[in-house]
Amino acid sequence: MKYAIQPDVVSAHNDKLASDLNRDFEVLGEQLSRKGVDINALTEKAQAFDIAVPSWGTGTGGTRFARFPGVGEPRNIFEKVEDCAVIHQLSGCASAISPHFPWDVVDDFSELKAHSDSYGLSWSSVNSNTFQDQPDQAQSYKYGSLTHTSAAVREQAIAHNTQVIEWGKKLGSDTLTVWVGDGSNHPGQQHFQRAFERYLDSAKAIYAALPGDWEMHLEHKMFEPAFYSTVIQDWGSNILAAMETGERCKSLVDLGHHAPNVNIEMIVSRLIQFKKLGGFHFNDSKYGDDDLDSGSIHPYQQFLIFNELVDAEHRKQPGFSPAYMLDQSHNVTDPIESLINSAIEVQRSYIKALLVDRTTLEGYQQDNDALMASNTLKGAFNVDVSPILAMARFRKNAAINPLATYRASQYREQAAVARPDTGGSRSGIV
Ligand code: LRH
Ligand code: MN
Repeated sequence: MKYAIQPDVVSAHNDKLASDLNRDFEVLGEQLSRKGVDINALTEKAQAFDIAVPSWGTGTGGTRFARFPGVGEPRNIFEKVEDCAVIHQLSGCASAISPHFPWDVVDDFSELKAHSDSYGLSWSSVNSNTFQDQPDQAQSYKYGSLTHTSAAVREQAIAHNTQVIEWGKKLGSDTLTVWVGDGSNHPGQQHFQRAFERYLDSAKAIYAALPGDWEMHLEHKMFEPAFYSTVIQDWGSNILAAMETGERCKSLVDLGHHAPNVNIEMIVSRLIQFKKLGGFHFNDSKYGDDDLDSGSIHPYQQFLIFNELVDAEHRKQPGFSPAYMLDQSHNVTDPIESLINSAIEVQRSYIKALLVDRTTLEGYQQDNDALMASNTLKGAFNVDVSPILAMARFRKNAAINPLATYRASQYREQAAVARPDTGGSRSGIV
């Protein structure tokens, strides 16, 4: 297997940190064992946790106002794979990449697959793109794609999605994610029901092309690029479309696609109950679809979402196998550092949620003891599980302190030399 960072750089760093880690791990282990919790069992759960990285998140993001590129930016999907290899090598929990087409299209997919295989990386959900017009495109998506009033535009969008499935097969993916920006900017511009009917017909046509062992995930979003109405605007439209389209069509929850203060953990509970939770795009936000680092603004909300997920796991909820993925835009940080940090912050929410004493919680819920029920959750959230996450990385030969090891590796500085700024396209958002 190839390593993006020399393994001895990682082990040299770990050697300096291992004894402190062992001591911290022992102390936490003793505390948890008093609560009947086996720290090694939790560490195994942390080692098994994995979250996919968006290929488009490895380049510096921007806004409609500006993008300030960093140095050593990846210029194509091959270099994005190398950056993803760094993220997984140091975090130990990000072994899959989610590509976006046509941004990541290549002439030879077997060459790309061999490249990712050489780093021990796999490919998760493939994302289609009918929210931008490509140079050689016959029909424009200005007024929509899967819901456009013109059958020719809808057929073009459907054909693109079936093409993306073919590319995904070459990479060993088994899921198609469909997000469309279709909607309107003016009251009266679009007939809501007819637009939704067109969406359902198009989604069914794509579903008909889906291999039998694949899932199709629909992603809702409140607004942007449409600013009055969006066809798949919320979880309600999403679950209706998923139910209408087919059993293997499920809903994907991008945390930033909801109005501020929406109770996302309850939406997750509903989707789980009706076996329609396909997966997540984890990020964080304060205002709109800010695509900020996961857990950086609302860590308790992210924990409460995992509380619902662990509860379903605990209850062995039928049809429960959500896909975890990050979907972020890194405008002012090194994307590799933010993605490492975010993967670990999502893993942290999962391990904290595993600490919830569910039997005790259910008792308080039964007795309507609101404060003790809330404290049962808060008690788990307040445990610093950092030694467990670091031990999980150490036991997987990842980095005890990933960011310090990354900076010591000089990977970005070396990339700046190896990837002279050609000013070419960066294939990604802005
Ligand atoms: C839409 C979205 C979607 C992707 C895009 C890059 O805002 O979250 O998941 O296709 O970002
Ligand atoms: Mn998303």
